[in-house]
Formats: sequence, structure tokens, C-alpha cells
Amino acid sequence: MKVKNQIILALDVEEKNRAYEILDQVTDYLDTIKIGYPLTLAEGPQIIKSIKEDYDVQLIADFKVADIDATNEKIVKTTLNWGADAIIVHGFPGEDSVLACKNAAEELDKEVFLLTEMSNPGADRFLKPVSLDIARMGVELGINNYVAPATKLDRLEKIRNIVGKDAFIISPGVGVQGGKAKDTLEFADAAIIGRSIYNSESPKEVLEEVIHSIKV
Ligand code: NUP
Repeated sequence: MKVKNQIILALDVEEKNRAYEILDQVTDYLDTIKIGYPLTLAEGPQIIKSIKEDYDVQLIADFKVADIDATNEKIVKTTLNWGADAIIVHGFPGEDSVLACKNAAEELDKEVFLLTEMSNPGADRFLKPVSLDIARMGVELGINNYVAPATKLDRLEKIRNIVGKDAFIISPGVGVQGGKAKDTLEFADAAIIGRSIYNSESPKEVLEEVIHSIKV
């Protein structure tokens, strides 16, 4: 995946109108968005189709898929058939579950992102002890795309070292959670930014500032 300006908007608003207001302001600056449960459960999965019809963006579905293989396959296929270009899946359920997602995506010529460690402080308890292993499993399975935290640069760096320079890492936690875009992009290919853009008075200005901060 190629991401314009190395920024992905996490569009966690809960109304289509609001989502479109924000998209109208930001699509000059970015071409990749991530939507998750907040918007999809509020508007239904047809929101994926609508956004893809109305905007020229790549859409990553952040559904953190974490079930058994057969169920994962259905979730991934359905999501991608609604028009998502990629889907984020959890690694902790193990190889069979992740492989089912990867195979389902490949059949549709689409992509999966493997979530390794999470950006929230609480993830230190359960995920941190296994997250590097999850990244190693991803490499064994031939996965190219990863999600790793902007709030824990030491972990992000370790994950980069495991998945290698050719892997594609997207990194949430920039802005409200405390991460900085420029520092994150030392190790990640794109930063995921949500609230600090969509809750701001001027999403456009925030984006201009972030893009500037990356370049200086
Ligand atoms: O580890 C993760 N942390 C995280 O924040 C994995 C994620 N997928 N996210 C998502 O990234 C989170 O659900 C939200 O959609 C986005 C971060 O948004 P914000 O903190 O910039 O508002």
C-alpha cells in the first residue's frame, strides 16, 4: 500500500454526515482512511461502500478480527466485499486464525494488516509479552503489513527490526495518545491519526501542521 503524505485518518466519528464533512476537508492531503466499529456500527457496513463510491480513498477496516479461522474468513470476506481495501486482524488467536484472514484477503486481491502490540498503556500487561512473537509469526506467514504503536517507540523499533525494512507498518497513537508523527515515521511507513484531526476546529489546519512537522 502507498499512503499519501504518510498519514492515515482514523475516522471514528459516528455519523455519515460528520464523516463526509471531515472527508471533504482532508482528501486534498490524504488518500487513506481507517474506519472501525464506531462509524460502521452507527451507520451499518454500507458506509464502507458509500465512502468508496463518493471519495477516491483507500479504506482500511479496523475490525481487529480475532476469532477462529472459519469465522475470521467470513468476517474478512464480507468486509472486503463491502469495498474495504484492507482489514486489520489480531495476531493473538494464532496462526490458523491469521492465515484464514490472509488467504481470504488474497483471494479477493486485497490486504490484511496484522496488529502486533497496541498503543494503549493497558496493552503492556497482556500483549507486550507476546507482541514480538506475533510479529515473528507474521513474518513466518508471509504477511507484509503490520500495525504497531506510535506511543511506544522502543517497541515500534523492535517490531520494525523483526518484520524487516520491506514490510509496511502503520502506527496509531499520534496526537491525543501522545505520539509524534515525525518520531513515529522513523520506524513506521504511515502514522494513523484520529481525534486530533476530526475533533479539531480545523482538520485541514491540523493536517497541514502535521505534514509540515514531518518535513522539517
Ligand atoms: O493499538 C492500537 N491503537 C489504536 O489507537 C490499534 C488501533 N487500531 N488503534 C486505533 O487507532 C484506534 O481504535 C483509533 O481508531 C486510532 C487512534 O485514534 P486516535 O487516538 O488518534 O483518536
